[in-house]
Parts: sequence; structure tokens; C-alpha cells
Amino acid sequence: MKGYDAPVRRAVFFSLLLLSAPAAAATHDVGYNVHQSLDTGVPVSAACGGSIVRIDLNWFQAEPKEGMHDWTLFDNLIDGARARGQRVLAVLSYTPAWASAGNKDGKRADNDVPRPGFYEKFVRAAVERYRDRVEHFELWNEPNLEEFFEGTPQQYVDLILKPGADAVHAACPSCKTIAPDVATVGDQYALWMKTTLELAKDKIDIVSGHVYAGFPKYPGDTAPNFFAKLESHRILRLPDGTVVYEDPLSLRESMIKYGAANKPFWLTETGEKAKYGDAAAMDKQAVYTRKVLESMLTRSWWHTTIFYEAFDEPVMPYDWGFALRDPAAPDGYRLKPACAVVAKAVARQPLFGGKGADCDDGLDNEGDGKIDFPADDDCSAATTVSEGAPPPIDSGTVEESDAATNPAAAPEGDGGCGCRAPRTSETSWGALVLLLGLARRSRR
Ligand SMILES: [Ca+2]
Ligand SMILES: [Ca+2]
Ligand SMILES: [Ca+2]
Ligand SMILES: [Ca+2]
Repeated sequence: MKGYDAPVRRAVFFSLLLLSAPAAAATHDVGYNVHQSLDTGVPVSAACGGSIVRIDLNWFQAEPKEGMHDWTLFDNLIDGARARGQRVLAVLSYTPAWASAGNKDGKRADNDVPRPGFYEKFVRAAVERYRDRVEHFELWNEPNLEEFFEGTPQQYVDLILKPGADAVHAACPSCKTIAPDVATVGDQYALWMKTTLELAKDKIDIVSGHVYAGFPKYPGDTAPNFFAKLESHRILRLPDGTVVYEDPLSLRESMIKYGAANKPFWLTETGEKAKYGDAAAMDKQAVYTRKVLESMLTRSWWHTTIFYEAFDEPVMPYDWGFALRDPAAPDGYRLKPACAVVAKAVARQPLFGGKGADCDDGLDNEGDGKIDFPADDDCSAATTVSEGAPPPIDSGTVEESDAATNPAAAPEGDGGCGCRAPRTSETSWGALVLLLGLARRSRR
């Protein structure tokens, strides 16, 4: 997640996979990952409909020597964000070298397992300092990736999650702990969900995870997709019913299976790359963003999305941002089209706290491929409250094998909603060879 290397990791994983603030009545919130950028990240979040910023409150920076805290950076960031109407989600992670129990990979110390007792002291100090300004604390970032945590799920539970959550709640009983913040890549994330929820779900107020995967391109699209990681994992069967491949259990399925179904879920990272100025890529990013928002509308358990990420640095080869920092621009940045998608949804869609109606929120609310008045013929005016009933799910109109090799044959293009999960439990033999190839590539 750290700005200088996370996008590289994203790029690697993708190639492997190939494949105005809301009102209090809002049931869904949106925000942005800003790392530690007060001058660009925070204003971009405010401009792009965000009400909360996810920041890196790095342990190794805040406590460079044991017991010696330096809060200067975080004081400025948190106070600056709040001054712009942004709430703060603080990620408490990354071990200082002095607290390391051993540097397994021989590289950076910040992914090291800490010696027992030190993480909770840091958490306690951080929460005591910020409890009057920050309500949400995330306990580490993507601990299931060795790049960010070298330990086992059990070590995460014993040394980070349990003592960290106890420290948050001791310092601030009304504050919320967010975990386990797994990345849905590789084949171990379901194990991490199982271990953390079985052993420590009582320590977690809000379940979090990250999803980077495209939306289904057509009914029956069986490429690894957003919903397979979020709520409905893929099961590939032979014609006789034999299961030949299964994805790891999705985040939501894990929450249900391991007794955390009633906790809120926050998607604290998701996004799609788009180089500023590449019109096709920026349009694709805007569609991805819209589909995330549309998908939230029908899922009350999925409360908040923190998009990755607020902005790109012009000299860096990372382009996940909703804006490009540009000191020559009037505001210091140039916005990509995805920004307007979120800003409009938040301004107009009541479930995001907006003061408008379904027929003027920029979203395809029910998934018929038509957006707002006058395009959606269920809208008699921009003030019409509903775009109509969802169309029936039709996954049988295109042979999956045809669609897989010839996406042009698919009846649903980017105008489609993508707001409902495809049926993934039944897969035709015709698509199996392709699927197995994709499945192998998605495993690390
Ligand atoms: Ca290390
Ligand atoms: Ca709409
Ligand atoms: Ca519609
Ligand atoms: Ca309609």
C-alpha cells in the first residue's frame, strides 16, 4: 500500500491475473487512499465526493526509536484532513527496525514480525493522541502479503490483531477497529479470513479487505472477477458435476461462514489504472468506478469504499489515481473522469447522502444498461425516484465458449450495470480449458 511500491505490486498482480460531504443519513460512504498527502490527496478526495481519507500512520515513522514518538507529520495530516471536511481512517502498520523479531526476507524491516508487546504500546499511544479526531483504526495493511507482513496468520492474530484491538478499545471505547485488510490475491486470503475471524472476530468492529479485479464483461463471464473475490467464489465443474477448480472463499462468504455476517464491511482498497490523458483508459476507469458504486447500492453489508487512490505523481509510473498532480494547474491537480462519477453519485444518490434521485445520479441503479433521465425509459423526469425493476438475470443467451473467445458476441457491454454477481457455480465444458488456464495464472 505504501505509495512507492504498491503500484508496482499491483502491476505485477494484474499481469499475473491477466486477466459536498454526505449527509448523516447516508448508508454508504466513499473515500480515497491518500497515503500522507495533505496538499494533493486530501483536496482531491474532497473534490471527488470523498468524506473519508485512508492514511498511512506508519509505526516506523511515528516511533523511530523505542518510546520516542514523532507525531508532527500525522498531526498536520489529520488536522488538515479534518479542516477540509474529511474523516480519517488511520492504518497502523509497519514495524520499526528496533522492534523487529527478525528480518526474514533480509530486506526492509517494516514487514518484520514485531517482538511481543511493542505494537500494542504504539497503538495505545497513537489512539490516545488522536482519539478526539480519529474514529477508525485499521490494524495493519494486507498482512497476507509477505511484502507487508512476514508472519503467519496466527502471528498476525497474536501479535497484531488481538493486542492492537485491545489497545484501541482501551484508549478509546467508541473507536472502531478495522481488520484483517487482506489482499484478495494468491490462494491464501481465505485462510487468513478464516484464522482471523475464527480466533479474533470479537476484536474486529469492521471487516475489511481489498479487491482488484474486473467486472464480468458478459453474462456467464468466468474470468476471475470482482464478485468472485467479494462475495461469490468461482467453482468450476465438469459436465458430470465433478469440481475441478475452486477459488478461495470470497470475503463475504468468509464473513458468513465464520460468524461475522452482521459486522459492516469496508472495501479499503479498490481501483483501476488509467494514465492521465489516455481517454480510453480513463473511460474504463470511470466505468469501473461506477460499477463499484452501483454494486454498493444493493449490498447493505458493504458500507464504505476507499478508492485506490487519490492521485498520481507526474514523475512516477503509477496511474491508479483519480487525478494527476500538476503544480501548473489552478488547483495543483488535474482530475480524471472517474472523479466526476463519484462526485455526482455522492451529490445526488440518497444512499450516498446525496440530495437527488436515482434518475439523476449518474448510476445504472437496477442494471438495465441505461443511466438516468432521459436514457432510462423508466425515468419520466430527473426527479423520478426509481429506474425500475432489475431485469431478469439471463446468462444463457451467449455460449460461454463463444463469448470467451469473442467478447463482441456478448450482449452486455460497458453500459451494463455489473451490479449483480454472475452465476459462477455452473460452468460449461466449452469454457473449461480457458478457465483452468486463467485459474492457474491467478494462483501464486
Ligand atoms: Ca523484512
Ligand atoms: Ca441513475
Ligand atoms: Ca437503469
Ligand atoms: Ca430502467
